[in-house]
Amino acid sequence: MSSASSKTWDIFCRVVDNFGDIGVCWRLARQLASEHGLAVRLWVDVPQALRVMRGQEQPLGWEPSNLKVLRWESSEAIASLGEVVMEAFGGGLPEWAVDKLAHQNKASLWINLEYLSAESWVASCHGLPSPHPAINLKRYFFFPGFGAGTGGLLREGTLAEQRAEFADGGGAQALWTSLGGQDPWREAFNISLFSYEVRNLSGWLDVLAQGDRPTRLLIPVGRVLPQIRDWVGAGDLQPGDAIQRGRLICRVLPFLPQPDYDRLLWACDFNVVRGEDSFVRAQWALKPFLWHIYPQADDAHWIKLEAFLGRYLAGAPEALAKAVRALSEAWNGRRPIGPAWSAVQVQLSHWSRHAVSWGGELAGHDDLATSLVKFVNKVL
Ligand code: TRH
Repeated sequence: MSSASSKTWDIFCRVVDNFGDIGVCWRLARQLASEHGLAVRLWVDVPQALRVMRGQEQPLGWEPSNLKVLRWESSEAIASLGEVVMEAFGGGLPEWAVDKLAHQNKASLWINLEYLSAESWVASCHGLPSPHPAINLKRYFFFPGFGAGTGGLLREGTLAEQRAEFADGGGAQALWTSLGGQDPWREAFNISLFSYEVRNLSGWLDVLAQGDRPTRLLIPVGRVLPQIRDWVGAGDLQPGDAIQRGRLICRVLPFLPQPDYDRLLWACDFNVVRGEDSFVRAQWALKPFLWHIYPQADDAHWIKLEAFLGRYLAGAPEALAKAVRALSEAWNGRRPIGPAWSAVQVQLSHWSRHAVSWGGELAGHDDLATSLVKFVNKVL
């Protein structure tokens, strides 16, 4: 942790949909408080969205005393906003906060934290000023990203250490036990599944069920579960349920606290993730993964997916790159998943090695919280 500071940062998060906005803000707020010694106030319009994600007090989920979660509407009177005011993902600031910024004596720095994208324009827009039309204060765009010239990715200082301890200390076995519901298989290929609704999912499930190795699919409750239910032909599926079809067991998990979800990603052989935060966590898990990108009405997500694949696969052997690209496009709806999944199997050991080297490459850059603190120190 850097030395304690009396600086206060106010982070404003509107929960647009799903869990990504609050997931990112919560992780960032925790890290700024615990690793950078800042007093952090996280203002949220739907605080219930945080309830499950917070979990128990555990190393990765540790909640420092200098972090407060407050309601967006603020019944709470605060004298002034902090040195830094952060607007997350273009969600705006509540009126009372804009009003305070306009009238308080102390100048605050306003940061617009943007969504993650691997597109090359990000580096040219990162850190640009964004003057406010009415208030005289410093306002800047801040872009997370994958490489030099961007704000980097969220990554806790102890993440690598925790992940190694988990692997060395039999963490996976302990996790399976804590999640309960033993099944007859000791050895299986474990896949976690956190996805939006998937076109052609049943074709993939058929391939897994008919496969030559046992596969365990671990599914935290969420949007994809009704498709699983329809495929297994169950009336209803609840956390704890495990249904076997052929060589596939579908095990339903509760929506896990964020630190436990990380452990699930570490424990699995393959992860399907989505949106923004789980997408980043899968990369820190150093395992092969598939990204279900958040679909956008104007199809802009295809450009974003392509930009990411371009970076991710740049250093990969050609056959691996081709197979991963085909599978990623299939998962996102362009073609049937089953054949692309079968084709990637011979590449799995290469993919596992690639996932480790990609994670190492990413870890060579400053993490998002550190980049933010450096940026603020430079600008203030
Ligand atoms: O939920 P997401 O799809 O979130 C978003 C939002 O929709 C957002 O509006 C959109 O713009 C963005 O995607 C691109 O996926 P994401 O980002 O992975 O967020 C999920 C969060 O939930 C993440 O912090 C991990 C956490 N999580 C748990 O804590 N426990 C769980 O069991 C699971 C499955 C996830």
